[in-house]
Amino acid sequence: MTIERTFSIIKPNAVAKNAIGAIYARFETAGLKIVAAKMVQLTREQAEGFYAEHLGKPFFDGLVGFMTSGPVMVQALEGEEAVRRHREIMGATNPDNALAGTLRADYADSLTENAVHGSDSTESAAREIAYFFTESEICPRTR
Ligand code: IDP
Repeated sequence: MTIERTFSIIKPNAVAKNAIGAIYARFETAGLKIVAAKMVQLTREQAEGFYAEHLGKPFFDGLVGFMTSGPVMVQALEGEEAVRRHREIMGATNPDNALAGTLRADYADSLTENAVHGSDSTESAAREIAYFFTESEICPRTR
């Protein structure tokens, strides 16, 4: 059994739809446990830093504008194969390709406004969790 952590963002459009609870229910039903969570209004600097790997891409400014357009919920999730499992629940980046029943199929409005973020590897997860949470803000659930 591989217990991992992953990092999740409920993006501004999904928060605006009042879907935080519905999305948390999907995580919990899938066996992912919330070990840290908070609501944040991202600054431009925070959003640019988080998405630094996309700097220079044509969608970068639009993405940063969207991510700072309203509050987001950020959380660390813990569970067996959490990275893969969470990405399965989210669905494809482009909601046109997201399978029925995934979060992006249900809550995305466009490729940019695709409702949720999830780490793509355990390495990204560790970096992204540390970007938003101190160690003392994380409450392990596996023991
Ligand atoms: P991911 O969120 O599924 O890991 P990434 O490729 O890391 O996908 O892209 C980060 C975010 O940037 C996406 O979730 C989406 O909001 C936005 N994005 C990615 N590609 C495009 C694009 O081609 N046009 C507009 N927005 C994009």
